Amino acid sequence: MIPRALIFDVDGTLAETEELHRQAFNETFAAEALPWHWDKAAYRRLLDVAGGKERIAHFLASAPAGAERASGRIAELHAAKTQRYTALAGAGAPLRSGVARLIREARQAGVRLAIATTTSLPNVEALLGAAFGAEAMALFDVVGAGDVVPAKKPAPDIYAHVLERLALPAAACVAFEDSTNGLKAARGAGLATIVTPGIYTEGDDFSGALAVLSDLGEKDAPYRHLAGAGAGDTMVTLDALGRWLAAA
Ligand code: XBP
Ligand code: MG
Repeated sequence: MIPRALIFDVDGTLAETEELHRQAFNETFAAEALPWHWDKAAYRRLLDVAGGKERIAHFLASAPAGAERASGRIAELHAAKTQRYTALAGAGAPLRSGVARLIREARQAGVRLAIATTTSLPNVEALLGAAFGAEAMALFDVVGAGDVVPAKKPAPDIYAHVLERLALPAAACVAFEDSTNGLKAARGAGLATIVTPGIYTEGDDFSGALAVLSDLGEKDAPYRHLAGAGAGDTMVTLDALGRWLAAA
């Protein structure tokens, strides 16, 4: 039986957006004359903390030079970062392989679509607007983002929130994630989860995933199977998801 809804994470899953987030953070720090620059290695460590505001607070707790000029200003700095990010994402970040195809297939089959993300809602609107045009948000029955829930991933709150608004049981849905925090959040809400690791999460621990795949696959670009279900397939389709769920 094919799932009744697909619930997508955003950053690292729909598109490789964390590099744009990192750029927006660094441009904001420079504009504020804060002596901080998050290189890739530092950012990978900082990604253990979900949420941009929480990430700045976590970084500030390490008492970097200039911290005194940022304390009490996290919301303001994050708002400035979000403005820069929406401009970058609005200019277009390519969707990962197979994402647009599966979204189209789901729409045609009447399978409902939802978003469960830690990132702020304006970021989702900018990214999806650039990818799918003015009607982008209407593709999704439910969009759960940012501070709409008290606890961020790996807490299951955002997925529980989305399931409640879909009015569907977890068993009728499948989640798509790129990170261990995200996988834990989805599993915590009882969701079977497909993981497509991204540039910042490759090689992480994805125990408990229904399948771990390089991406969602295309006819002319099959995914690389990494773990779990899907060894005999080349693309994530509704039919394949139905078979994997039945066999799980
Ligand atoms: C990943 C996150 C986000 C982004 C930054 O989100 O942890 O916090 O890194 O976005 P996702 P904000 O759940 O989609 O993988 O600065 O808006 O928090
Ligand atoms: Mg993610």
